[in-house]
Amino acid sequence: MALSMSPRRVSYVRISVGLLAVLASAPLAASAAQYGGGNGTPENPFLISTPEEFAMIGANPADWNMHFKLVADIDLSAYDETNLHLIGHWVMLGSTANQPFNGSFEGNGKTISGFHYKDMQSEYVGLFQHVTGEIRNLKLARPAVIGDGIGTGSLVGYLEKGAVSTCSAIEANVSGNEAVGALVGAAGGNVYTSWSNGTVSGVRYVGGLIGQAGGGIIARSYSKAAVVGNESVGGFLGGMLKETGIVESCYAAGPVDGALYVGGLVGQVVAGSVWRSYSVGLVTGKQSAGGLIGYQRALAAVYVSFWDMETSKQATSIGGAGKTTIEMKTLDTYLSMNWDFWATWTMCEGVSYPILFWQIPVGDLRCPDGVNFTDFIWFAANWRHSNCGELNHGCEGADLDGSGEVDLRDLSLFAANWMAGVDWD
Ligand SMILES: [Ca+2]
Ligand SMILES: [Ca+2]
Repeated sequence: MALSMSPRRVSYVRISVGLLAVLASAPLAASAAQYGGGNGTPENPFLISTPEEFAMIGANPADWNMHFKLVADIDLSAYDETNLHLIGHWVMLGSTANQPFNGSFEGNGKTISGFHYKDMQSEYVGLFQHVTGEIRNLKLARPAVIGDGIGTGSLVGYLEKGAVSTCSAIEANVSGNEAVGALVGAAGGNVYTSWSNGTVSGVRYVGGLIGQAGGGIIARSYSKAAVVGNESVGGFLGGMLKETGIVESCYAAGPVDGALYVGGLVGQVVAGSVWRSYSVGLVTGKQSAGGLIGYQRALAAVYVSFWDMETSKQATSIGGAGKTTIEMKTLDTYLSMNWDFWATWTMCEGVSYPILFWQIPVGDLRCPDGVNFTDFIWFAANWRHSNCGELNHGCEGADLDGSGEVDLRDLSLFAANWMAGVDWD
């Protein structure tokens, strides 16, 4: 296991016999599983519309290089560790029984609720145990996962490589030992435009979104989870271990509590770099606690990043620049350091901290603070305008579908998002 520095290796062998039996009983060639349609190619993915169809993925390792698309919200509460096989398989480093999920899972914006799972013996626990492929556009609602080995997360235990993008763990409750995160336990691959809230607890490398990161890119993501751990505990990420690792344009807003190396954003940056990120959560720690970063070593660097000295109750951080709450809600704090407020960030100046551009609902033309009457006034002022383009910012944003004019199609988009709000909690 590339990321691990842990001595806890002894327990992995115990479970391997049962899991090998699972693998041996699985089909070896073409899929025998009955999904809801498709043939598993990227163009024609297997369609998943029920919990039973979803459970077939884990039960059919021969399909783990295939492509899947979720076409309905599903509820997994009838399943747990006694009747659900995690997708992808990991026994221990070097084991020939290791078999990652190397295909793709397109969540299609749908939600999987009710995933709950307890495994106190395996290394890596998550809905997907071991991944080298891609998981996209998937929401997990109220996942509850308990592990005790290395790598516990609701969506992925071990993202060896590949990517997780536009995924969320909402009201997650994840606890584990080492490398524990609300969404991903240990990430060697990339994680983009993803978020979490809920609670995360563990011993070492415990983070609000990801427990432990390797050499991948973690970008445009955030966590509001409350995080509790012992060593290397961060509101967003517990620890980053490799020099090529990057955290870019991320933030954390949840409270963080630990003993050693405790940071509002990252607990410990062993190696790698953090760029244009911030944190505002309360940080409590006994030793090497910092507003943004708990501890950073020689191969680590932190650039143009900030923390709120008031809400964190931390006056210092080994990386980043401390700001007052008012400064943290001032656009110029970020513009003066070349943060991108065209495509990456946006903010309701004086009212709130920056948020990521992708968090804004369609039709939130002003502030951003949700789609309300202020936005309607701007929309109405541009009603029936044409020649919408770059020069007038798409008729002040009212040309919601980018067609060049503000018409009924835009109004229906606006109406569909009426009162859609940014989640400030
Ligand atoms: Ca608004
Ligand atoms: Ca239009």
